[in-house]
Amino acid sequence: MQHEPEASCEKNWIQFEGSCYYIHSRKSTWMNARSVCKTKGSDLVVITSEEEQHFLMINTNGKDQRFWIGLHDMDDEGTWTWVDGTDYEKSYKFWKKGEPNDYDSNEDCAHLWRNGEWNDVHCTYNDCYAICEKKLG
Ligand SMILES: [Ca+2]
Ligand SMILES: [Ca+2]
Ligand SMILES: [Ca+2]
Repeated sequence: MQHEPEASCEKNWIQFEGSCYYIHSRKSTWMNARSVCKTKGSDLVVITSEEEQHFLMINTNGKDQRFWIGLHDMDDEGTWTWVDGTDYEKSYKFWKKGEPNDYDSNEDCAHLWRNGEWNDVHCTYNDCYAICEKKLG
């Protein structure tokens, strides 16, 4: 049976190209942020292009906060992994200069800084909002 692709995003989700995005309104750890996305049938955002990065920067701009993204190296230090299996080595990157630095050997989860650049921080850092992404269709 043919499944009809969804044409647009649900309420409170923002559409960009082939995906819907949701910015959660409560801060949490990386794991909890990911759980929030999962309960909504999505996962933490995977950024694969400059366009997507700019879209996120526009939508988080002015909030003066930090946002979790679906990128971590918790399984193998220095081996960054996107939650959807996107090839990190070949994919788009937007790390802040000098990051990821694995500061105090314990920074394994990535987030967007206030200006949108990426940084690695403790996964248990309880002070970032989740950005969830769900593909349309
Ligand atoms: Ca994406
Ligand atoms: Ca690390
Ligand atoms: Ca860092």
